Amino acid sequence: MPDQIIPVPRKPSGVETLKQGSHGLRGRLAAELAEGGVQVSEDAYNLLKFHGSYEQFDRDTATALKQQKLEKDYQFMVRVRMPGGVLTAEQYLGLDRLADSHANGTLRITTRQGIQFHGILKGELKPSIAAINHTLLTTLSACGDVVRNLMTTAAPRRDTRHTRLREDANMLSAALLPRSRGYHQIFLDEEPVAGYDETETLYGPTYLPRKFKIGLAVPEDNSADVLANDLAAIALFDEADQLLGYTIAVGGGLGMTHNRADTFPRLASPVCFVGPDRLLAVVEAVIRLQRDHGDRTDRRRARLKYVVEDHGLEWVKRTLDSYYGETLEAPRPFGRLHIPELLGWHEQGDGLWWLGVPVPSGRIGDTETVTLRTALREVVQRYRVDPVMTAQQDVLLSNIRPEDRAAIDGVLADHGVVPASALSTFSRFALACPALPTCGLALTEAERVREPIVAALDGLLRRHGLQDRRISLRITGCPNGCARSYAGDIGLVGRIPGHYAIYVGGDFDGHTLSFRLLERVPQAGLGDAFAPLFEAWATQGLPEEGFGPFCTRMGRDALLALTGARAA
Ligand code: SRM
Ligand code: SF4
Repeated sequence: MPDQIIPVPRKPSGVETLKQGSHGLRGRLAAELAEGGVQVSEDAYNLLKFHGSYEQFDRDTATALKQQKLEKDYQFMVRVRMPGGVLTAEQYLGLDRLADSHANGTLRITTRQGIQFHGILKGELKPSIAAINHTLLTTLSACGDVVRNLMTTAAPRRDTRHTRLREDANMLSAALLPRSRGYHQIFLDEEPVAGYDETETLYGPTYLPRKFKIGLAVPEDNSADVLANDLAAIALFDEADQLLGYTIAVGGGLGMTHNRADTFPRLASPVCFVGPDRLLAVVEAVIRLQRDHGDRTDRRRARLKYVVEDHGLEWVKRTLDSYYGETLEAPRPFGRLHIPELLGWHEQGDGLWWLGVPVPSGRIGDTETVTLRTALREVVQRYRVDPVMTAQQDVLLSNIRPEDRAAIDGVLADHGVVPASALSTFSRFALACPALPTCGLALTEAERVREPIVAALDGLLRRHGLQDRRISLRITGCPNGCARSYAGDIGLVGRIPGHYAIYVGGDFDGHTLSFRLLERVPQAGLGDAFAPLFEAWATQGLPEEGFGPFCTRMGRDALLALTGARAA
């Protein structure tokens, strides 16, 4: 069926009214959390997001419970805001404890370098968020219509470039938090401070029209996949490693709604360049522009990318100049972005090492065969290493002394943790979103089918001698694109239970969007769909040509002819 445009309502969405009247995002949250029960009201549900939590229910048990006329198994997801994915050993151990005391026994590394807890009961929500704060971390603004967790290169390299990026990510993260003390009063029992001015000078009383995402990179390390963000800042350094400034790109975002052709994924477009000390000023100018021009009537079309598409980049540039207060310099070219290998052993540059440990779908837990969570806890506890979460959902154990390397390898091996060197290249770069059973928007599985899908496609790659080629796979349970399914070589996007749309044509390093090749392919049919494509890549691909770029060069019709399907 062709995509159709559903007319959009023109009055502000209900969430806008809620934010406006929420008294700094407080609403009745404190009272509702103190009441018994397992659920919160719709208003509280929407306000909770700003504080880093989503109400969910266990979708595996929902039908059976309904048949028995029982309540759904309501539970909360809590997301930690941690710029650049950086934790100290102490913080990691604190979060690890929380996984047992308050959540479902797992920590989930997110595609934005955060950590999520699932399965928290209503009565445990406040104590969980307080416990996270006791580790000197926060969940404030991890979700909601504000600036989300700041992403940057995860590599703990102790050089000028990486240090500067980390510092700037931290600076932006702190500066862009809401000013309201509602969070602290609701979850941390903070008393109101006389004279404290809560005016949201940046966000205004209704905050932003929608979530706002920021990523920082250097061209040689785009592991944060920055062009998928509302705002990407690409740092340019001179040969002496002096920061020249940042090229700013705006309007990235991947979510789309099926059957709405006016929603689509988009990569950020370069719009200007600013000197090293003007980063915050330009970021605030972009935020103000989106605050005032983003669509507040239709939440499905409220991201900055639609402002950029609807008004054009020239208009955005002119308008940004006026928010910034002077004419901004044209963006400086940044050349090719590159996503480096972060897994395995690497020297940090200060005599210490980091070890990149693969974490399938970012799920740190213990199973009968692999006790990954226990292994990481032991290593962090015993060797005081500081973990960094990556946008690939893996963990980098940093600050390891050379003499501890062998012992750490031993601990991980004892717990059945497969080292990166024993994994296939394909598996190393495969992402999957949580989807079922926790995500309320999932149309089908993602995390729980990552392994069989990777195994099936890996087998095909081997058959054609392609097993050492870098190729990215991103699986999501719905079109929202949480595992950046439209920006890698292959995207599998859940359409209906057990079926995926196949996207190809993006590239490994995050420069190009993919296009939809096939619609509603059953999971069991993915092998048949990819077999002719991989064969063609092996025989007709140019030297060093990635799978995505190969698909783009071939074009959709030629690829469809290979798969035996007709162009829709
Ligand atoms: Fe996401 C909504 C999980 C990164 C686009 N995302 C959700 C929710 C909260 C579902 C909901 O609204 O009820 C998911 C919770 C599932 C669960 O059970 O935990 C969810 N998103 C995730 C995470 C955990 C996926 C993962 O595999 O790690 C990521 C958390 C990141 C973090 O730490 O902040 C996550 N989400 C992303 C990304 C990738 C990125 O930012 O690099 C995207 C695509 C980029 C973008 O924003 O466009 C993304 N999530 C969405 C969207 C579509 C937004 C849109 O404007 O179209 C939704 C739906 C929405 O907001 O209405 C969504
Ligand atoms: Fe849920 Fe869809 Fe995001 Fe997956 S992509 S976590 S199914 S919203």
